[in-house]
Amino acid sequence: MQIEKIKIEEHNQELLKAHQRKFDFIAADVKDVDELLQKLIDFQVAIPSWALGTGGTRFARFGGGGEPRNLEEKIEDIGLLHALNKSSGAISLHIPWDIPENASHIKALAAQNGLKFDAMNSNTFQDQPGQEWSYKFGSMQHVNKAVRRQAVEHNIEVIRHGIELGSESLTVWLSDGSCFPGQLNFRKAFQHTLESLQEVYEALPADWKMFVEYKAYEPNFYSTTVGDWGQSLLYANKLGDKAYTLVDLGHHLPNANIEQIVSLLLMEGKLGGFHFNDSKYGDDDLTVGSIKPYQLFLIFNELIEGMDAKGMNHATSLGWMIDASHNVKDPLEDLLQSVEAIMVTYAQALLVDRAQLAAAQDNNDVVTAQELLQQAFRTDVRPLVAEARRRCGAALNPLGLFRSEKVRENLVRQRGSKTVATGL
Ligand code: AFD
Ligand code: MN
Ligand code: MN
Repeated sequence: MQIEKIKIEEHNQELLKAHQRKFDFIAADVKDVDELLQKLIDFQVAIPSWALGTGGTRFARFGGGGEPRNLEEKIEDIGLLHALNKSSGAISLHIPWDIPENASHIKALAAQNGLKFDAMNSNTFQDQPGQEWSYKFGSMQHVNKAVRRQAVEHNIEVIRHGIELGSESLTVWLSDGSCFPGQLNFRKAFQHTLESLQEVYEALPADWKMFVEYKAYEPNFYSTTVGDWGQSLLYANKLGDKAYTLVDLGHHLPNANIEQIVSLLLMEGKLGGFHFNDSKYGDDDLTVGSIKPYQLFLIFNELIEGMDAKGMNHATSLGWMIDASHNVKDPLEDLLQSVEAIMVTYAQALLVDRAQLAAAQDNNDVVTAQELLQQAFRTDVRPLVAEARRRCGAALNPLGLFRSEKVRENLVRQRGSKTVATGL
Protein backbone atom coordinates (compact mmCIF):
# COMPACT_ATOMS: atom_id res chain seq x y z
CA MET A 1 0.00 0.00 0.00
CA GLN A 2 1.09 3.56 -0.70
CA ILE A 3 -0.12 6.90 0.56
CA GLU A 4 -0.70 9.26 -2.33
CA LYS A 5 0.83 12.74 -2.22
CA ILE A 6 -2.58 14.30 -2.71
CA LYS A 7 -3.83 12.65 0.50
CA ILE A 8 -0.95 14.20 2.44
CA GLU A 9 -1.63 17.59 0.89
CA GLU A 10 -5.34 17.41 1.75
CA HIS A 11 -4.52 16.34 5.29
CA ASN A 12 -2.04 19.22 5.71
CA GLN A 13 -4.49 21.71 4.26
CA GLU A 14 -7.06 20.72 6.83
CA LEU A 15 -4.65 21.21 9.74
CA LEU A 16 -2.78 24.19 8.34
CA LYS A 17 -4.53 27.05 10.12
CA ALA A 18 -4.21 25.61 13.60
CA HIS A 19 -0.65 24.51 12.87
CA GLN A 20 0.39 27.94 11.61
CA ARG A 21 -0.82 29.60 14.78
CA LYS A 22 1.23 27.28 16.99
CA PHE A 23 4.27 27.46 14.72
CA ASP A 24 4.31 31.28 14.63
CA PHE A 25 4.10 31.35 18.42
CA ILE A 26 7.21 29.22 18.94
CA ALA A 27 9.13 30.47 15.87
CA ALA A 28 9.13 33.99 17.32
CA ASP A 29 11.39 32.75 20.13
CA VAL A 30 13.82 30.71 18.05
CA LYS A 31 17.05 32.17 16.64
CA ASP A 32 17.63 31.13 12.99
CA VAL A 33 14.47 29.12 12.76
CA ASP A 34 15.11 28.16 9.11
CA GLU A 35 18.51 26.75 9.99
CA LEU A 36 16.97 24.70 12.78
CA LEU A 37 14.22 23.42 10.49
CA GLN A 38 16.80 22.38 7.90
CA LYS A 39 18.61 20.33 10.54
CA LEU A 40 15.33 18.60 11.38
CA ILE A 41 14.62 17.94 7.71
CA ASP A 42 18.09 16.43 7.18
CA PHE A 43 17.97 14.15 10.23
CA GLN A 44 17.03 10.58 9.25
CA VAL A 45 16.53 7.58 11.52
CA ALA A 46 16.90 4.06 10.13
CA ILE A 47 14.19 1.50 10.83
CA PRO A 48 15.29 -2.07 11.57
CA SER A 49 13.64 -4.77 9.52
CA TRP A 50 12.80 -6.69 12.72
CA ALA A 51 10.67 -3.92 14.23
CA LEU A 52 7.93 -4.14 11.62
CA GLY A 53 6.14 -7.13 13.06
CA THR A 54 4.90 -8.02 16.52
CA GLY A 55 7.68 -9.12 18.82
CA GLY A 56 7.16 -11.36 21.78
CA THR A 57 8.59 -12.38 25.08
CA ARG A 58 9.79 -15.82 26.09
CA PHE A 59 6.25 -16.40 27.34
CA ALA A 60 4.13 -15.56 24.34
CA ARG A 61 3.74 -13.65 21.14
CA PHE A 62 0.38 -12.07 20.33
CA GLY A 63 0.65 -11.41 16.62
CA GLY A 64 -1.14 -8.61 14.85
CA GLY A 65 -2.44 -8.68 11.29
CA GLY A 66 -1.02 -7.48 8.00
CA GLU A 67 2.60 -7.89 9.03
CA PRO A 68 5.20 -7.95 6.24
CA ARG A 69 5.80 -11.48 4.94
CA ASN A 70 9.06 -10.84 3.14
CA LEU A 71 11.77 -8.28 2.50
CA GLU A 72 9.77 -6.56 -0.23
CA GLU A 73 6.89 -5.94 2.17
CA LYS A 74 9.25 -4.73 4.89
CA ILE A 75 10.61 -2.15 2.45
CA GLU A 76 7.06 -1.21 1.53
CA ASP A 77 6.19 -0.64 5.21
CA ILE A 78 9.20 1.60 5.82
CA GLY A 79 8.38 3.42 2.59
CA LEU A 80 4.96 4.14 4.12
CA LEU A 81 6.49 5.49 7.31
CA HIS A 82 8.90 7.61 5.32
CA ALA A 83 6.12 9.02 3.14
CA LEU A 84 4.29 10.07 6.31
CA ASN A 85 7.21 11.65 8.19
CA LYS A 86 10.14 11.98 5.71
CA SER A 87 12.42 11.20 8.64
CA SER A 88 12.84 7.45 8.29
CA GLY A 89 14.65 7.13 4.99
CA ALA A 90 16.72 4.03 5.70
CA ILE A 91 16.32 0.34 6.48
CA SER A 92 18.64 -1.83 8.53
CA LEU A 93 18.70 -5.53 7.60
CA HIS A 94 19.36 -8.58 9.72
CA ILE A 95 20.99 -11.58 8.02
CA PRO A 96 19.92 -14.39 7.55
CA TRP A 97 16.37 -13.11 8.24
CA ASP A 98 16.52 -10.73 5.28
CA ILE A 99 18.71 -12.36 2.67
CA PRO A 100 17.79 -10.66 -0.62
CA GLU A 101 17.06 -13.16 -3.38
CA ASN A 102 17.67 -10.57 -6.04
CA ALA A 103 19.81 -7.74 -4.76
CA SER A 104 19.38 -5.37 -7.69
CA HIS A 105 15.59 -5.72 -7.52
CA ILE A 106 15.64 -5.03 -3.76
CA LYS A 107 17.95 -2.06 -4.26
CA ALA A 108 15.63 -0.61 -6.90
CA LEU A 109 12.56 -1.14 -4.70
CA ALA A 110 14.24 0.66 -1.80
CA ALA A 111 15.22 3.55 -4.07
CA GLN A 112 11.62 3.82 -5.30
CA ASN A 113 10.58 4.23 -1.68
CA GLY A 114 13.30 6.81 -1.03
CA LEU A 115 15.21 4.44 1.27
CA LYS A 116 18.90 3.77 1.78
CA PHE A 117 20.45 0.67 3.34
CA ASP A 118 21.75 1.43 6.81
CA ALA A 119 24.01 -0.90 8.82
CA MET A 120 23.85 -4.63 8.14
CA ASN A 121 23.35 -6.84 11.21
CA SER A 122 24.82 -10.30 11.61
CA ASN A 123 23.28 -13.03 13.72
CA THR A 124 25.37 -15.47 15.72
CA PHE A 125 22.96 -15.57 18.65
CA GLN A 126 20.73 -18.25 17.10
CA ASP A 127 21.40 -21.52 15.34
CA GLN A 128 20.03 -21.64 11.81
CA PRO A 129 18.68 -24.81 10.16
CA GLY A 130 21.48 -26.85 8.63
CA GLN A 131 24.21 -24.96 10.48
CA GLU A 132 27.25 -27.14 11.24
CA TRP A 133 28.27 -25.80 14.68
CA SER A 134 26.02 -24.58 17.51
CA TYR A 135 26.31 -21.19 19.20
CA LYS A 136 24.98 -22.54 22.49
CA PHE A 137 28.26 -21.66 24.21
CA GLY A 138 29.00 -18.56 22.23
CA SER A 139 30.19 -17.69 18.76
CA MET A 140 33.29 -15.51 18.45
CA GLN A 141 34.36 -16.33 22.03
CA HIS A 142 33.93 -20.08 21.60
CA VAL A 143 36.58 -22.50 22.87
CA ASN A 144 36.38 -24.38 19.56
CA LYS A 145 38.09 -22.64 16.65
CA ALA A 146 35.69 -24.19 14.14
CA VAL A 147 32.75 -22.40 15.79
CA ARG A 148 34.64 -19.11 15.73
CA ARG A 149 35.50 -19.66 12.06
CA GLN A 150 31.82 -20.24 11.25
CA ALA A 151 30.86 -16.99 13.03
CA VAL A 152 33.56 -15.06 11.17
CA GLU A 153 32.47 -16.46 7.82
CA HIS A 154 28.86 -15.55 8.54
CA ASN A 155 29.86 -11.94 9.23
CA ILE A 156 31.88 -11.80 6.01
CA GLU A 157 28.83 -13.14 4.17
CA VAL A 158 26.77 -10.33 5.72
CA ILE A 159 29.29 -7.77 4.45
CA ARG A 160 28.96 -9.27 0.96
CA HIS A 161 25.17 -8.85 1.00
CA GLY A 162 25.66 -5.30 2.25
CA ILE A 163 28.05 -4.42 -0.55
CA GLU A 164 25.49 -5.59 -3.12
CA LEU A 165 22.85 -3.33 -1.58
CA GLY A 166 25.03 -0.26 -1.04
CA SER A 167 25.21 -0.43 2.76
CA GLU A 168 28.36 0.97 4.35
CA SER A 169 28.48 -0.52 7.81
CA LEU A 170 28.26 -3.72 9.80
CA THR A 171 26.85 -3.93 13.32
CA VAL A 172 28.07 -6.85 15.37
CA TRP A 173 26.02 -7.64 18.43
CA LEU A 174 27.24 -10.75 20.22
CA SER A 175 25.18 -12.55 22.81
CA ASP A 176 28.38 -14.30 23.89
CA GLY A 177 29.06 -14.60 27.58
CA SER A 178 28.40 -17.03 30.39
CA CYS A 179 25.54 -17.96 32.67
CA PHE A 180 27.54 -19.26 35.64
CA PRO A 181 30.72 -18.38 37.50
CA GLY A 182 33.62 -20.52 36.36
CA GLN A 183 32.02 -21.30 33.01
CA LEU A 184 34.36 -19.05 31.08
CA ASN A 185 37.92 -17.85 31.18
CA PHE A 186 37.28 -14.12 30.69
CA ARG A 187 40.68 -13.40 29.14
CA LYS A 188 40.47 -16.26 26.67
CA ALA A 189 36.91 -15.31 25.74
CA PHE A 190 38.04 -11.73 25.11
CA GLN A 191 41.08 -12.80 23.05
CA HIS A 192 39.07 -15.20 20.93
CA THR A 193 36.46 -12.55 20.31
CA LEU A 194 39.13 -10.01 19.41
CA GLU A 195 40.81 -12.37 16.96
CA SER A 196 37.47 -13.20 15.34
CA LEU A 197 36.51 -9.53 15.05
CA GLN A 198 39.94 -8.82 13.53
CA GLU A 199 39.26 -11.37 10.79
CA VAL A 200 35.92 -9.74 10.04
CA TYR A 201 37.54 -6.30 10.15
CA GLU A 202 40.05 -7.44 7.50
CA ALA A 203 37.14 -8.17 5.17
CA LEU A 204 35.60 -4.68 5.52
CA PRO A 205 35.70 -2.53 2.39
CA ALA A 206 37.82 0.62 2.77
CA ASP A 207 34.82 2.94 3.14
CA TRP A 208 32.91 0.76 5.62
CA LYS A 209 32.54 1.10 9.37
CA MET A 210 32.19 -1.67 11.93
CA PHE A 211 30.01 -1.04 14.98
CA VAL A 212 30.64 -3.13 18.08
CA GLU A 213 27.45 -3.16 20.15
CA TYR A 214 27.61 -3.91 23.87
CA LYS A 215 25.00 -5.23 26.26
CA ALA A 216 25.20 -5.75 30.01
CA TYR A 217 23.27 -9.01 30.27
CA GLU A 218 20.79 -11.27 28.50
CA PRO A 219 20.68 -13.89 27.10
CA ASN A 220 23.70 -14.61 29.29
CA PHE A 221 23.16 -13.74 32.93
CA TYR A 222 26.56 -13.93 34.58
CA SER A 223 28.91 -12.29 32.10
CA THR A 224 28.75 -10.80 28.63
CA THR A 225 31.89 -10.75 26.52
CA VAL A 226 31.07 -7.30 25.10
CA GLY A 227 29.31 -6.23 28.26
CA ASP A 228 29.77 -2.47 28.47
CA TRP A 229 31.14 0.56 26.64
CA GLY A 230 34.61 0.03 28.12
CA GLN A 231 34.87 -3.43 26.64
CA SER A 232 33.42 -2.30 23.32
CA LEU A 233 35.89 0.59 23.21
CA LEU A 234 38.76 -1.81 23.96
CA TYR A 235 37.80 -3.91 20.94
CA ALA A 236 37.23 -0.87 18.74
CA ASN A 237 40.59 0.66 19.67
CA LYS A 238 42.43 -2.58 19.04
CA LEU A 239 40.65 -3.18 15.72
CA GLY A 240 41.43 0.17 14.10
CA ASP A 241 40.03 3.35 12.60
CA LYS A 242 37.03 1.74 10.96
CA ALA A 243 35.76 0.22 14.23
CA TYR A 244 33.45 2.11 16.58
CA THR A 245 31.33 1.58 19.66
CA LEU A 246 27.57 1.41 19.22
CA VAL A 247 25.33 2.59 22.03
CA ASP A 248 21.94 0.93 22.41
CA LEU A 249 19.91 2.78 25.03
CA GLY A 250 18.52 -0.42 26.52
CA HIS A 251 21.83 -2.16 27.04
CA HIS A 252 23.03 -0.59 30.28
CA LEU A 253 22.71 -1.50 33.90
CA PRO A 254 20.02 0.52 35.72
CA ASN A 255 20.75 4.22 36.23
CA ALA A 256 23.87 4.26 34.07
CA ASN A 257 24.78 7.80 33.04
CA ILE A 258 24.43 7.24 29.29
CA GLU A 259 24.92 10.92 28.44
CA GLN A 260 28.37 10.83 29.99
CA ILE A 261 29.26 7.67 28.04
CA VAL A 262 28.17 9.34 24.83
CA SER A 263 30.19 12.46 25.57
CA LEU A 264 33.43 10.57 26.20
CA LEU A 265 33.01 8.25 23.21
CA LEU A 266 32.55 11.30 20.99
CA MET A 267 35.61 12.90 22.53
CA GLU A 268 37.61 9.80 21.57
CA GLY A 269 36.14 9.78 18.04
CA LYS A 270 34.82 6.31 18.76
CA LEU A 271 31.05 6.69 18.85
CA GLY A 272 29.79 5.19 15.61
CA GLY A 273 26.18 4.15 15.91
CA PHE A 274 23.15 4.59 18.06
CA HIS A 275 20.12 2.41 18.77
CA PHE A 276 17.11 4.29 20.15
CA ASN A 277 14.49 2.71 22.40
CA ASP A 278 13.30 3.19 25.97
CA SER A 279 13.18 0.98 29.01
CA LYS A 280 12.15 0.80 32.62
CA TYR A 281 14.08 -2.27 33.72
CA GLY A 282 16.47 -3.63 31.09
CA ASP A 283 16.49 -4.26 27.36
CA ASP A 284 12.75 -3.58 27.24
CA ASP A 285 12.80 -2.23 23.67
CA LEU A 286 9.90 0.15 24.37
CA THR A 287 8.85 3.19 22.36
CA VAL A 288 11.49 5.94 22.35
CA GLY A 289 10.72 8.63 24.91
CA SER A 290 7.87 6.72 26.52
CA ILE A 291 9.52 6.19 29.93
CA LYS A 292 12.46 8.55 30.41
CA PRO A 293 12.13 11.53 28.06
CA TYR A 294 14.42 13.76 30.15
CA GLN A 295 17.21 11.22 29.97
CA LEU A 296 16.81 11.11 26.20
CA PHE A 297 17.03 14.90 26.13
CA LEU A 298 20.23 14.88 28.20
CA ILE A 299 21.72 12.30 25.83
CA PHE A 300 20.80 14.39 22.78
CA ASN A 301 22.23 17.43 24.50
CA GLU A 302 25.61 15.67 24.82
CA LEU A 303 25.38 14.26 21.31
CA ILE A 304 25.00 17.74 19.84
CA GLU A 305 27.60 19.29 22.12
CA GLY A 306 30.10 16.54 21.32
CA MET A 307 29.42 16.44 17.58
CA ASP A 308 29.64 20.22 17.26
CA ALA A 309 32.94 20.22 19.16
CA LYS A 310 34.33 17.89 16.47
CA GLY A 311 32.66 19.58 13.51
CA MET A 312 30.60 16.48 12.81
CA ASN A 313 27.45 16.46 10.71
CA HIS A 314 24.44 15.67 12.92
CA ALA A 315 22.63 13.83 10.17
CA THR A 316 25.39 11.77 8.61
CA SER A 317 28.35 11.32 10.97
CA LEU A 318 26.70 8.68 13.16
CA GLY A 319 24.44 5.75 12.30
CA TRP A 320 21.02 6.53 13.85
CA MET A 321 18.61 3.66 14.23
CA ILE A 322 15.59 2.61 16.24
CA ASP A 323 15.95 -0.80 17.86
CA ALA A 324 12.61 -1.76 19.34
CA SER A 325 10.16 -4.57 19.70
CA HIS A 326 6.40 -4.18 19.85
CA ASN A 327 4.34 -6.57 21.88
CA VAL A 328 1.07 -4.72 22.36
CA LYS A 329 1.04 -1.87 19.83
CA ASP A 330 0.71 -1.73 16.08
CA PRO A 331 4.40 -1.80 15.08
CA LEU A 332 4.04 0.94 12.47
CA GLU A 333 2.20 3.25 14.85
CA ASP A 334 4.82 2.60 17.48
CA LEU A 335 7.60 3.46 15.01
CA LEU A 336 5.85 6.70 14.08
CA GLN A 337 5.73 7.57 17.78
CA SER A 338 9.41 6.69 18.21
CA VAL A 339 10.55 8.80 15.26
CA GLU A 340 8.43 11.69 16.53
CA ALA A 341 9.99 11.39 19.99
CA ILE A 342 13.49 11.44 18.47
CA MET A 343 12.75 14.50 16.36
CA VAL A 344 11.15 16.35 19.27
CA THR A 345 14.10 15.62 21.52
CA TYR A 346 16.63 16.56 18.85
CA ALA A 347 14.79 19.88 18.37
CA GLN A 348 14.77 20.55 22.12
CA ALA A 349 18.49 19.87 22.34
CA LEU A 350 19.11 22.25 19.43
CA LEU A 351 17.41 24.97 21.49
CA VAL A 352 19.92 24.79 24.35
CA ASP A 353 21.84 28.04 24.55
CA ARG A 354 25.36 26.56 24.40
CA ALA A 355 27.27 29.79 24.99
CA GLN A 356 25.28 30.53 28.14
CA LEU A 357 25.60 26.94 29.32
CA ALA A 358 29.40 27.02 28.87
CA ALA A 359 29.54 30.31 30.79
CA ALA A 360 27.42 28.89 33.61
CA GLN A 361 29.70 25.84 33.80
CA ASP A 362 32.81 28.02 33.92
CA ASN A 363 31.29 30.05 36.74
CA ASN A 364 30.13 26.99 38.68
CA ASP A 365 26.63 28.43 38.36
CA VAL A 366 24.79 25.17 38.85
CA VAL A 367 21.37 26.81 39.06
CA THR A 368 21.69 28.59 35.71
CA ALA A 369 23.02 25.43 34.05
CA GLN A 370 19.93 23.52 35.19
CA GLU A 371 17.61 26.38 34.15
CA LEU A 372 19.11 26.43 30.66
CA LEU A 373 18.64 22.72 30.12
CA GLN A 374 15.14 22.65 31.52
CA GLN A 375 14.12 25.75 29.58
CA ALA A 376 14.86 23.84 26.37
CA PHE A 377 13.36 20.57 27.60
CA ARG A 378 10.12 22.21 28.67
CA THR A 379 9.58 24.02 25.39
CA ASP A 380 6.84 22.49 23.28
CA VAL A 381 8.74 22.06 20.00
CA ARG A 382 6.15 19.89 18.31
CA PRO A 383 5.08 22.70 15.92
CA LEU A 384 8.73 23.03 14.78
CA VAL A 385 8.94 19.33 14.03
CA ALA A 386 5.59 19.43 12.24
CA GLU A 387 6.69 22.45 10.19
CA ALA A 388 9.89 20.65 9.14
CA ARG A 389 7.72 17.78 7.95
CA ARG A 390 5.33 20.08 6.10
CA ARG A 391 8.23 21.76 4.31
CA CYS A 392 9.48 18.49 2.87
CA GLY A 393 6.12 17.12 1.83
CA ALA A 394 5.39 14.91 4.83
CA ALA A 395 2.26 14.93 6.98
CA LEU A 396 1.62 17.43 9.76
CA ASN A 397 0.23 14.57 11.83
CA PRO A 398 1.65 11.25 10.56
CA LEU A 399 -0.13 9.10 13.13
CA GLY A 400 -3.46 10.83 12.49
CA LEU A 401 -3.16 10.26 8.75
CA PHE A 402 -2.07 6.63 9.28
CA ARG A 403 -5.31 6.07 11.17
CA SER A 404 -7.66 8.09 8.97
CA GLU A 405 -6.29 6.33 5.86
CA LYS A 406 -6.92 3.00 7.61
CA VAL A 407 -3.43 1.78 6.73
CA ARG A 408 -3.47 -1.23 9.03
CA GLU A 409 -6.91 -2.34 7.86
CA ASN A 410 -5.66 -2.16 4.27
CA LEU A 411 -2.54 -4.15 5.08
CA VAL A 412 -4.61 -6.84 6.81
CA ARG A 413 -6.85 -7.04 3.74
CA GLN A 414 -3.82 -7.36 1.42
CA ARG A 415 -1.66 -9.66 3.50
CA GLY A 416 -4.04 -11.49 5.79
CA SER A 417 -4.64 -11.46 9.51
CA LYS A 418 -2.13 -14.12 10.53
CA THR A 419 1.15 -13.13 8.94
CA VAL A 420 4.49 -13.37 10.72
CA ALA A 421 7.50 -11.31 9.72
CA THR A 422 10.69 -13.30 9.09
CA GLY A 423 12.89 -13.48 12.17
CA LEU A 424 10.03 -13.09 14.66
C1 AFD B 1 19.56 -7.16 20.43
C2 AFD B 1 20.44 -6.01 20.08
C3 AFD B 1 20.93 -5.98 18.68
C4 AFD B 1 20.37 -7.08 17.85
C5 AFD B 1 18.91 -7.28 18.07
C6 AFD B 1 18.40 -8.53 17.39
O1 AFD B 1 19.90 -4.82 20.52
O2 AFD B 1 20.89 -4.72 18.08
O3 AFD B 1 20.70 -6.94 16.53
O4 AFD B 1 18.56 -7.35 19.45
O5 AFD B 1 17.03 -8.60 17.42
O6 AFD B 1 19.04 -6.98 21.73
MN1 MN C 1 20.51 -2.88 19.46
MN1 MN D 1 18.65 -4.82 22.53
